[in-house]
Amino acid sequence: MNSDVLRPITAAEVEIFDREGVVRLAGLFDPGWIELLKSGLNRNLHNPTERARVWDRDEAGHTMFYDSQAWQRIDEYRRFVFESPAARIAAELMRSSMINFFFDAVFVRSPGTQFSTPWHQDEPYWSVEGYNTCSIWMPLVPVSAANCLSFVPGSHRGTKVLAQYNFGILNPDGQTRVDQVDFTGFAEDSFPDIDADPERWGVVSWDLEPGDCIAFNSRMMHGGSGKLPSDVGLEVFTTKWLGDDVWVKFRECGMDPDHTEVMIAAGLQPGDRPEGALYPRVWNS
Ligand SMILES: O=C(O)CCC(=O)C(=O)O
Repeated sequence: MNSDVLRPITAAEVEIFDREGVVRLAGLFDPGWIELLKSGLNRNLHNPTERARVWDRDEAGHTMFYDSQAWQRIDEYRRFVFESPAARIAAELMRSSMINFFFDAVFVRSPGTQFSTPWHQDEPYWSVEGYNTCSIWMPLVPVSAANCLSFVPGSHRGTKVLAQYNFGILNPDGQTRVDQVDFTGFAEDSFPDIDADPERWGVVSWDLEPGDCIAFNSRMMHGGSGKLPSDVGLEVFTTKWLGDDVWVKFRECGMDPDHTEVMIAAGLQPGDRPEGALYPRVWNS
């Protein structure tokens, strides 16, 4: 399996990531990585972690499954984190000299699932803070632009704290007290209704094939995906990478996923660089 990108990342792509906060990268990953992740996902679905949630389960039985930080028990994910070109892609896009792995997350929609991910930004939920973060969103099956995650280009440069969606209310399987965030008293503004006028916000999304990915800054406004035709499912594997200027931060509004406990157990304090066995340094220039 090719541990390098299948083609060089261009200067134009690095520029787009910086300016827009999001870039579609076509044809970077060897098909072997997709097969490996599919096999890992299959094991993950049969052996979810305690962080797994079913965000949506409708009357027709469609489901949207989410899990995170499963790399610690799924060898295929672990291999991807340490051996695939993902860390290097993040380093090049962020022009960072070091890259630590933050966590993995999977988003699996059964065929026909209509559930759309509510619009949000990632960093306000995270137990880290910093500008240089990069999420790599990789579909393991083809996805069309209409069903793909969508983004508001340039929104990573926004300076206001916005009221973010409380994903904790989604957990229909009785886990009502987990993942709660409450931005009341923290937010400087409400989250805009992007779907009311996507053109005004310049919303973008893309057709993607396995081997393609979307890389985005965690301050980006993103949401959507889903609305799948009855015979089409969607399996997405994402990895979250930390560049040069990122430090630990615990947030009183709540965090999701909340790493406070594991960070404290690992001896990490607010202001520290996320490092160590939980947040391994995967890349140094
Ligand atoms: O794929 C999705 O529906 C959500 C993905 C997402 O929000 C993320 O990767 O941060």
